[in-house]
Amino acid sequence: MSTDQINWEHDARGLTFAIVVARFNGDITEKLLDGAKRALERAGAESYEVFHVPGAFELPLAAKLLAHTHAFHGIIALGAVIRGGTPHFDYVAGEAARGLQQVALETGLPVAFGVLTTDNVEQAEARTDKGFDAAMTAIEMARVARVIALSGAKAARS
Ligand code: INI
Repeated sequence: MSTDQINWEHDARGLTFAIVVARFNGDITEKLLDGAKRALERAGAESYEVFHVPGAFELPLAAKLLAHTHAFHGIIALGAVIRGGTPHFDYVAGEAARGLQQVALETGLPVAFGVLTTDNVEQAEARTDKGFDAAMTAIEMARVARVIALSGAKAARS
């Protein structure tokens, strides 16, 4: 996604977001965070709050706790899981993806998956613009959720 392009579906005015970011591989995840903040600010988000967790494995629980506050229109989850020749990679990456999707489906709150899963640090470094993209996805899905809610309310009245 171009970092210069803001289309109507990425207008974040009136919307509030939570960003939850893993400290593990922090050199990478702080760049993801910078990108996500830049996207939200450029799109005119009303506000956003940042929450740090130890690693990508902890992202789903933090997202669930945030969803239950009902304070946000969307959540952006950021992490970097780098293979490094250990089976731990598959567990951490798999559970982060599964858990974040579960939170979105169970709570109905958009949760953007901004977790890099790469073989090495170089590949992760090359993909740090995914933080920007994840924030854009969260904005678009927050808008979709709002449109669906309004359509449902209108249909119920008619
Ligand atoms: N956490 C990450 O965010 N990225 C990784 O690459 C990673 N690796 O490779 O182990 C990682 N592990 C920590 C994990 O997320 C948990 O914090 C830990 O298992 C404690 O629950």
